[in-house]
Amino acid sequence: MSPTNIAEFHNFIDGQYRPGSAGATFDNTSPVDGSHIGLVHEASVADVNDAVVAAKAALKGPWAAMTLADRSAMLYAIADEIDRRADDFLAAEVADTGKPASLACHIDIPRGAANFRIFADSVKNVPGEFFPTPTPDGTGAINYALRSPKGVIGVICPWNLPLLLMTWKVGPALACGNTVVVKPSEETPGTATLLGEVMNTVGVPRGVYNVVHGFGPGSAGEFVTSHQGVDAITFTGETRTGEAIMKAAADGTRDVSLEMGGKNPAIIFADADLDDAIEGTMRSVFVNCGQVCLGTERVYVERPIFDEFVNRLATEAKAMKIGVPDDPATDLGPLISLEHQQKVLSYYNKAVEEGANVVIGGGVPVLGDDVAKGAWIEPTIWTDLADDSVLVVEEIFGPCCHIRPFDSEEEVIALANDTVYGLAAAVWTQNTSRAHRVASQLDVGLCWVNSWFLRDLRTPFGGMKASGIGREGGVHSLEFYTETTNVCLKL
Ligand code: NAD
Ligand code: 6OD
Repeated sequence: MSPTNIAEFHNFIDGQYRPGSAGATFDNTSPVDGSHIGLVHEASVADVNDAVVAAKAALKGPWAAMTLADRSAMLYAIADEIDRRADDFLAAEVADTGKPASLACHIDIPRGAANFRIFADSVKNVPGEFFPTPTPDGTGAINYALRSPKGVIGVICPWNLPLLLMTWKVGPALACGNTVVVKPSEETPGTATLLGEVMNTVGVPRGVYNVVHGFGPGSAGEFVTSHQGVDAITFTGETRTGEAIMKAAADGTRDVSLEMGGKNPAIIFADADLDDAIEGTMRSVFVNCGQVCLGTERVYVERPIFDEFVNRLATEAKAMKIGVPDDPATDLGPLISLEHQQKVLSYYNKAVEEGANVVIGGGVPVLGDDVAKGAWIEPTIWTDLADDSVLVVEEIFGPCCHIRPFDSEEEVIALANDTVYGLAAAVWTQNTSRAHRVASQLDVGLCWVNSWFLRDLRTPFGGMKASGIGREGGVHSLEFYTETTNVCLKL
C-alpha cells in the first residue's frame, strides 16, 4: 500500500513506494467474503533489478558504515514502531488472511516485533572463534574467525503467518548487516508493504529493506531467486517450490535456507495428562485453520485411551466457532483462498472414497449470505484410513487430522517416521524417560514434549528430509546470514 492509500499495494524499492514498471497489477481479495481488498502492483524484471541494485548499494554504503551498536539500536526501533502501529499491522494481516484477530494480535504481530529484538541482541552477544596453533618452530600461530554479512538476501515468504515468517528472516538478516529483497506471498502483500513505512520512519537507510510483489514462476519470485546480484536465498513454503528455488540458486553457487512442508505426527501415550493432550492437539490441528507448517495432521493414540481421545477431540472440535476475524468468539477463520479451499475439499472427498470413518466435518459449513463467497471449511477428523492413504501421506494444510491407534513405542516411532517429511512432532506422556527415548528417535527438526509451538527464538528451527535444509534461530540464523573468514597469524 502507499502511505496514504491502503487500497494499493506498491513495491517498496530504495526507500520509495513504486508501482510496477510494466503496469501489471493483480487483485487482493478477502478470504472471508471474496471482497476486493486492493490492487497489488506486480514487480517486473526491471523492478526486481532496481531492488537488488538498491540493496547492493546500501550494503556497501550506509548500512555497512553503521556500528553494530547503532544497527542493533535501529532494529529495536523497528520493533518499537511495529508495536506502536500494532493496530495497523493487525488490520493488514487480518484483511489478507481472514484469521481471527484474537489470534493475530497474540501471535503474528508481537512475533513480528520480537524477531527484530531477539536478533539485535544475538549479534551483540555471539562470541567469536579462536584457536592457538602450535608450529614446528615453536613460535606458534593464532587463528580467529571474522564474520561478515553474506550480502543481498532474497527472502521468499508464504501466506500462513506472513509478518511472523517474513521478519523471522529479515530480523537476523539485517542484524548481521545484510540487506534484503523480500517477495511476500501474492496472497498476503499487506504487512510486508506496511513494514516499508516503519523502515522509513525509524531511519533505516534506503535500499536496506525492499519489497517486490508478484507470483512465483515467470514473476517476482523467480526474478529474485535467479538474479545473480542476490547472494543467498531464504525461503519458507512448499517443498516443491523449495526444490525449484534450490535449482535456481545453483546458478552462481548461492546458499539456501529452506523451511518447507510437513506431515507432522502427534503421539499420545496412555499415561499422558489427557486434558493437556487434548488442549495441545486441538491447537496443533486447528489453530490458524490448520495452516501452520508445524501443525499435526497425523495423530497416534495408544489403544487403551483411543476411543476416549477421539470422542473428546471430536466434541471440542465440534464446539469451535467458525466465524469472522473480528468476532472475539471466533476459533476458526476461513482458509487463505478459494483455490486452497478446493484443494482441501479434494482431500476431504478422497477420504470418503478411501473408506475413512468421518468422525466430524468433511465439508463446507453453511454461514450467512454476507460471507457466502468466503473460503470456509469444516474442521474434520477421520479414523480407519490405511497407513499409505494419501490423507495420511500428503500435506493437506487444513483443519483436519487422521487418528490411529498404536500398541507399542517401537510401532509408533516407526509409524511417525514413515514419511518423506521431517519437520515437527508432539509427544504426550508423563514418563520422562520415555519422552527422551522417543524424542531422540523421531526424524524431525523439532520435537515438543507435552506442548506444541512453544518457541524460544534462540533454539534451532527447521526440518529434516523433505521439510528443509538448514536451521534458523539463535546462532543458526547468524551462521546462515554471515560469511566466515579465518585469519591465521604466524607469531
Ligand atoms: P508456496 O511454496 O506456494 O509459496 C511460497 C512463496 O514462494 C510465495 O511467495 C510464492 O510466490 C513463491 N514462489 C512460488 N514458486 C516460486 C518459484 N518457482 N520461484 C520463486 N518463488 C516462488 O507456499 P505457500 O502455499 O505460500 O505456503 C504453504 C506451504 O508453506 C506449506 O507447504 C507449508 O508447510 C509451508 N510452510 C513451511 C514452514 C516452515 O517453517 N517449514 C512455515 C510456513 C509454511
Ligand atoms: O516460530 C517460528 O519461528 C516459525 N518459523 C514458525 C513457523 C510456522 C509455520 O507455519
